[in-house]
Amino acid sequence: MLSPIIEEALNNQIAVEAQSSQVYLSMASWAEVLGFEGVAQFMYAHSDEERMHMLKLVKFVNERGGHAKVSALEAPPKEFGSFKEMFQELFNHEVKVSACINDLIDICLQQKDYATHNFLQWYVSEQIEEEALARNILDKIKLIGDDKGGFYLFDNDIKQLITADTTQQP
Ligand code: OFO
Repeated sequence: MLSPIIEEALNNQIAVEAQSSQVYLSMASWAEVLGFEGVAQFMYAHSDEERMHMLKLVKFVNERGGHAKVSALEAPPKEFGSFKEMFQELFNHEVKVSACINDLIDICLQQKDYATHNFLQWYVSEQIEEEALARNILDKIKLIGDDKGGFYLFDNDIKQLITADTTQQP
């Protein structure tokens, strides 16, 4: 059984994951309109992954006797300046999400909720991977600089980075 404090904290995280999915969906749409098919596919897949993170939390909260809430979301930006700025934003966003997961883990320890603590370890590992991936992409973009040809190749290469777990069910 979840304590009201843990239930509320998990519901806040559900909103964070849903908001992440919205932000990446907007990035996908922007890249698609600009004709960058690879970047768009990557962002659509990333948006789906965040929805999967959200659903995993929803199911956990309900299974543990709580009530997972669906809350209103903020409209994300529609444009992102440049791809460098967009991937920087993605990286910053993931760092913020990692901080939210860490706060959640602190609350679990304070509340002695070891089951939820255990469940959240999956998110800890996921955040390590997501931050590393975002940093890796950002490094590549910095190397490309203003080289249009380099960016064309990058748009093609990024398709390889679309992870298989977007197709997994929570
Ligand atoms: Fe990329 O954040 Fe979810 O967990």
